[in-house]
Amino acid sequence: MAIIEVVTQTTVTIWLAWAIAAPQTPYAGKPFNGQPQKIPGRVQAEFYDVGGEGVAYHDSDAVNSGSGMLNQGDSGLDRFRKGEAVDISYTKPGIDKTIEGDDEKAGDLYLGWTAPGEWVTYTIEVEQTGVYFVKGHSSSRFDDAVISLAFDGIDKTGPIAIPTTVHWHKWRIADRLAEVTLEKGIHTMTLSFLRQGNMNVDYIEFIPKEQAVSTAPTISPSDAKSFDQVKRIGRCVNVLGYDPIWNDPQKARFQEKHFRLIHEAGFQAIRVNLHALTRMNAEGRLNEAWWRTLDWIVKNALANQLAVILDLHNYTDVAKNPEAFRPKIMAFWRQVGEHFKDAPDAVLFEVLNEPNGKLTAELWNEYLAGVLKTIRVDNPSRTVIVGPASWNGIGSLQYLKLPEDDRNLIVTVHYYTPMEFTHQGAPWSKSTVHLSGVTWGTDAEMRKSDEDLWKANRWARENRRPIFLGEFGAYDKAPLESRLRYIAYIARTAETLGWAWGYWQFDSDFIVYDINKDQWVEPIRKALIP
Ligand SMILES: [Ca+2]
Ligand SMILES: [Ca+2]
Ligand SMILES: [Ca+2]
Repeated sequence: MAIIEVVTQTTVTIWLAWAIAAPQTPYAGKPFNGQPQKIPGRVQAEFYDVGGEGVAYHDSDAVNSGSGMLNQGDSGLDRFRKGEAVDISYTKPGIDKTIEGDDEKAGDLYLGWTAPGEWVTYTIEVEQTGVYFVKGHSSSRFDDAVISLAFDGIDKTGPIAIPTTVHWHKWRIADRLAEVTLEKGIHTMTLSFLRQGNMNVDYIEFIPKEQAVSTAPTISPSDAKSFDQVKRIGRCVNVLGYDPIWNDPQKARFQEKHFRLIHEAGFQAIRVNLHALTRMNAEGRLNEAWWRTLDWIVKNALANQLAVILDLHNYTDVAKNPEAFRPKIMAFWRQVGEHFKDAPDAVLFEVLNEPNGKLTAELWNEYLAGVLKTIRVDNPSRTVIVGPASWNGIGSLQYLKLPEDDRNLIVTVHYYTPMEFTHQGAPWSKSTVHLSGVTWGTDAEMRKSDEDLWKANRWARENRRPIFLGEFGAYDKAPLESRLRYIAYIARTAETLGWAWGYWQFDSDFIVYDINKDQWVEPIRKALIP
């Protein structure tokens, strides 16, 4: 008591946290099944020591919320350690998936229903002294979960942030959670849940450092630039497609200050929707006023640390008569390519938004090969964005043909599924204009989105291409609460998969910024950038 009386409040807090997290000394727990778990190797979370509350673990309630509660069957998995307070369940077919969308192996026991302040202790046997990389197979609902690992009561890792997987039933292996030096021999290891909880742990794995370093996966140097550029785009917003600025800069809604506001809100890039083809003269030239406006946009974006995607957006015109527009598309990219040939890497080109209609997948492959050749004349190292036919739909990725040796490409997809929700009440959408009050956010709806986005991610992995989700959102007439849920869910899922995203859109409709009131639509901004 004397010690506590003389220390500061902060120290008391730390001391108490340590006291809660540390096992009692001398340790009275025993290894599960009488066998210490071995390092190097996997320490299975469910095989925590025998010894009960306050000795081998601390749990926030006395029941096992998994075995015997959620899982009421008679199998060994359903009843595993059901009399103890630590909460254990197991992976199930059709429910537990990897972050990539593949099925998890079913029947693996894991520790769940975690909460801050809980801890579990394992007796472990380190077979060789050395430095180990710590891996973990886990899921986490949120992005602020924190654990730590102590050995013989001494914290050896400090706080370890667990990467979110967005959902309890989406799992990932995190490769480099921590690095620890361990001495050969029998020890206790205490896994503490410090913040957030809301996670599941299947196992913690220890790999000798020399072995981990020699097998670390790498992105080849030729692929690295396009993946870096996706990180640069990060969180993006579509702008200026429907602004009067293009007819008369005096009537512009979008003002110079908006570049700064977009940057300050946390966006990293803008995607400028250019309806340029219908503004060309008979010779396929764009006039000076148009170039002045575009230069003003690019200059101000870069000055505000925003990457800028120049997106050719005459998709509706091209879809009706691709052959008539083909020379104009080529003329556009010849001029833009020449004009921006010395621009920094933060300027990116997007060949054509949402090819559709008469611009079939086959024809599109032919067009984009031609455009890429044209762009590469003046811009050999410019990152170019290109998406599949059928409205940049995920289902058409399989038909997209890209030059294999051009590794400086980002593939873009758009996502508005389900249309009944995202386009309810939208006047241009015949099949959904009469709908209203359609909500989104059931487990089944989220799982459907997962399936779709994961499908795109599988294609991306197989083809070694990074992904930019260039458009997503829900029309202003959809119920706000569902819109926010949808926007946040799609954005977080995209981020978890390592994609960049671009919200549709800043002004006009689906708005994240209210130009009339000159302020952010705060709930939407916050759903995008929490
Ligand atoms: Ca419990
Ligand atoms: Ca618990
Ligand atoms: Ca396990």
